Amino acid sequence: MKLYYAPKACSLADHIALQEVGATFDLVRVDLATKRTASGVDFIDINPKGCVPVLEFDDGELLTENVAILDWIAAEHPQLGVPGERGRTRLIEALTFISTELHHSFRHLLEARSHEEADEAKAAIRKRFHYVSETFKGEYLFDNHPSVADFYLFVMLLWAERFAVNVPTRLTTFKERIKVRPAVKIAFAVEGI
Ligand SMILES: N[C@@H](CCC(=O)N[C@@H](CS)C(=O)NCC(=O)O)C(=O)O
Repeated sequence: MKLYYAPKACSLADHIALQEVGATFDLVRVDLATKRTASGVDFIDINPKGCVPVLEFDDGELLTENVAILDWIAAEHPQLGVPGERGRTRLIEALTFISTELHHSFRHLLEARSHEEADEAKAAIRKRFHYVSETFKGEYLFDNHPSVADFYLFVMLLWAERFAVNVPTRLTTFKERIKVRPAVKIAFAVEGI
């Protein structure tokens, strides 16, 4: 199995999840500006969407989209999923919110053409982080065990730190809690973060 990633990108969530479960996988670094892999392969030939993450299975099949990849990892490794009758549905609910509402809002911030637009984008991001912080069921999103959604949220919080977006204290505490996990330390070291 191979994970195509870019340092500090949203693919970090998948990277951490795979490290957490002790999966056997190779990492392929992608330069998102040139759309080339570290060995010079045209990344567009691998993923015409031009985005990481991409998971390549040993039979060559490719899986794209963070929500799908994280859901697949949780299905394979239930310790990173959400238990209960509607656990998987709740997990997809959280992953979708993080992807379409939080992750997407950062794009508005990156593409802002004025201070006003940047401030508006930051306010929209803060609102969404506030909502997420109210939904915590324990130390993590669902209980006292992290799920793949917690790792995706963690990456969004690293971005918030990078772009000076204030977040509720509960989320800062959560971020620091995740940061010290051995899997996170390995992923950071490998990605050079
Ligand atoms: N819809 C994709 C979007 C992933 C995405 O935005 N990836 C970013 C890195 S965080 C990327 O590769 N951007 C490069 C580009 O859009 O050219 C998903 O959810 O997996």
